Amino acid sequence: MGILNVTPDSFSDGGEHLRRDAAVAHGLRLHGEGADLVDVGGESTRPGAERAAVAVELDRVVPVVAALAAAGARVSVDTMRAEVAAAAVAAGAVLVNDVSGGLADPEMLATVAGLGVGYVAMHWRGHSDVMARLAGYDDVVAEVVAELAARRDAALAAGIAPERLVLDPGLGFAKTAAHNWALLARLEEVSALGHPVLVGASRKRFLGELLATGAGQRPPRQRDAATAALTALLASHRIWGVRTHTVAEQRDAIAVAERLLAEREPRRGTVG
Ligand code: PMM
Repeated sequence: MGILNVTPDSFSDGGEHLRRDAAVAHGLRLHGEGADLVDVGGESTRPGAERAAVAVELDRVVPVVAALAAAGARVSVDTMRAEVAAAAVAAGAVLVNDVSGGLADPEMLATVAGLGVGYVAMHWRGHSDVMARLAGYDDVVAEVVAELAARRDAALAAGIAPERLVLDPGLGFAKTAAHNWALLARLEEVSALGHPVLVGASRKRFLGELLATGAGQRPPRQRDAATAALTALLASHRIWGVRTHTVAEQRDAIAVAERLLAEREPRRGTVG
């Protein structure tokens, strides 16, 4: 899943693709590099970010989704709003990626069920302006799994088909670096919920902290090798998807993992 943030303030690529033609060009590049989905978002979820107005989000997202879908890309929409999800699906999106797992908008789950598209429910505890305060856990993995199970149950109760539901542990959302590493180490407990798993680790701060030097955190654009290393490890555990800024590199990492899997287990299927 290639990331296309049509926002002024996302942590890694904010401001770069705010112009519509630049956004579409970047989305087509991600598609050309082999993204199975191009994930179009019009609202930053960076820690501390303020919400975009719905009209602004619609204006950023819908024309870009329409142009990419018309050009043959499979598009997902990264939104917490049912209204934006519905407009993006009308414009050609095939999956709704909701970082709030249906918690931010009471209409979201029923809307997605009615649209009949795929749905990513991410683990989330609150909006970006408050999420740092919500990062308290006794056992982060057990609590994230329990809270994701509740979102799964709500999504299924609203009528979303089980085969269309994907779960995501939400790295960095009300989570410290230590929480992220614990979740990555015990990801099979998320998989045990019975749905495909998506992970968004690309260029995130916990990688910058891992690679920090005396000069401070490694900057976002110098976290791509670490991102690819994680992608290979996740692919070798047969994860469903990774959400990434750099599609070509992640495809290479996945190819390496798949080749090793095929060598070890020739009669089993491939990743994904
Ligand atoms: N992370 C961000 C935005 N959307 N969606 C899912 N499903 N999972 C994530 O981890 C996730 C997401 C924040 O990163 P960005 O600013 O690079 O888009």
